[in-house]
Amino acid sequence: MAFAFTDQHIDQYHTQGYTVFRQILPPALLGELRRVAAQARQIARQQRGAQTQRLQPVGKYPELDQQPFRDYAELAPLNDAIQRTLTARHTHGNPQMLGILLEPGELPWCTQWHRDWRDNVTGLDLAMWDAHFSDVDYFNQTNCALYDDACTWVVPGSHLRRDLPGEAARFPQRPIPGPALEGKSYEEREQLCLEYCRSLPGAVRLHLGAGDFCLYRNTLWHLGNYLPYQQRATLHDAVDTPEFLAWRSVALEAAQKRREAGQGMSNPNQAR
Ligand SMILES: O=C(O)CCC(=O)C(=O)O
Ligand SMILES: [Fe+2]
Repeated sequence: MAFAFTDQHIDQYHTQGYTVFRQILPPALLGELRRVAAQARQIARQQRGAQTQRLQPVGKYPELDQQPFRDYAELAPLNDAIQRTLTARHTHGNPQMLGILLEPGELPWCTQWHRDWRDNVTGLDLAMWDAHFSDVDYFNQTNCALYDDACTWVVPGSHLRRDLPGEAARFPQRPIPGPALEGKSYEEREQLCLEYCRSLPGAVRLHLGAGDFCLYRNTLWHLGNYLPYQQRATLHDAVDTPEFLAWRSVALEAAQKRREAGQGMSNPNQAR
């Protein structure tokens, strides 16, 4: 059935921190995007090895046919749904940001549990992150699955609040550690990752079908859990406003300076 936008999407975005526009990609565009995603996987693995997580941004690779990405960026029902959930000022599909998330070629692995920026940008001044934590103009991210995708886990509603006591108890240290996978077999890694995903209270797995588009707040607790036997090509992007774009360049530059000055994370042990 063709995708239809409802008020539920707005409600889910605000209350859960994410919403899914089911089957919003038309089949012809899905086919074109799969074709370029296969090329992207080859390039990514040639450049960064079989375990690489992504190719990003797609605009950096002129050898990739950019037309499907332009068609994706301009897809009218998708822009309409994004703008009805957020505002008419929000845009997506900038080729200098848009990436593709890929399955690993050899071994299972997962990212750490994290809130983006707080936990995965070393040296960020966390006051900058805190200031816009609940602001819809900032921290919007998207995953659009070209194949069935059950990699992303989230703690629904965690975008509304700082860490709960159980979350702080689960991860008292900064930086947050991932599971210990060194020297483990394929199956051990798979089991350890799954256990790790389930270990944060309230964690649920997000299931996207081919052509489903998830809009989420990256201030949510979330992670990616990856298996070589589950093919993945998921478009990964920010939803931008001029303010968020400007914030990112200031934040990244400031973080770089702090790292160079050896200041590292601004609150290495304090959970927020
Ligand atoms: O793979 C995913 O869906 C999530 C990836 C992620 O959260 C990240 O790389 O920051
Ligand atoms: Fe993330």
